[in-house]
Amino acid sequence: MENSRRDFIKKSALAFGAIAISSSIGNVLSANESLEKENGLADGGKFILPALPYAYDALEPHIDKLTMEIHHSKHHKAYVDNMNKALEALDGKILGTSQTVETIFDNVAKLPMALRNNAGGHYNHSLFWSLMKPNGGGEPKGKLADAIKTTFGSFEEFKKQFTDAGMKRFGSGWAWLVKTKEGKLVISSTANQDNPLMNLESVEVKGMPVLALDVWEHAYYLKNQNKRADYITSWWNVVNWETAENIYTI
Ligand code: MN3
Repeated sequence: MENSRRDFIKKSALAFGAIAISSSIGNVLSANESLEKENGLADGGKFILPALPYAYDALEPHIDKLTMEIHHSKHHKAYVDNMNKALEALDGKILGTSQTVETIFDNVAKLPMALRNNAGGHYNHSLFWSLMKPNGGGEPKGKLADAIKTTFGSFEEFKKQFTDAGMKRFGSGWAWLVKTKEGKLVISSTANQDNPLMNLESVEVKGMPVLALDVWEHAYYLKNQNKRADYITSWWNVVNWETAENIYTI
């Protein structure tokens, strides 16, 4: 597997850990990595639903409690459960005992669609929760802020282009700010639960996701109905720029 992608995923796991040591969200990927190191996942290792690093109502009034509760405890949980089922059904084929997120994403083109969708859903949501917080929003500081200004001209221009990527994604999917292996920042979007770490031709921009926005209707329908633009406007108020900075600089 390409070294840079492996590094990206490891760094991402570290970034989760760095910002949420007291909650299990930081342990999703790293726990499985250490399991792999010790004895692989062949002996009963399962992926787990991470706890949110804040209460379901903590992002009110921008993102409502019921949406957060259903999104985390139903949608994300279903991705985890179905990922585990898909791995069980695969029965060691292709992946052997190396059943980590990184090996799944690396081999994803050869794997069943159920595994691609649900492993993507699990990773994407784990990252998404860590990229939000109460009293978030505003503008990033530090190296990420500098890189955004250098790349896009201004934070406002970046915000406009990222919002556009979320708005223009037809149907369900994600908008991303990606750090490529050359260290460049690029805005992109993917369909369904694909992400920039997946080794797929259809993923146009590959690299480390620094910022992630879920634009599936289940992320906003209860509060905003069909108005994706209102949801994205609200979401900017809860962005956890510290996590984004951690991922960018690690
Ligand atoms: Mn979602």
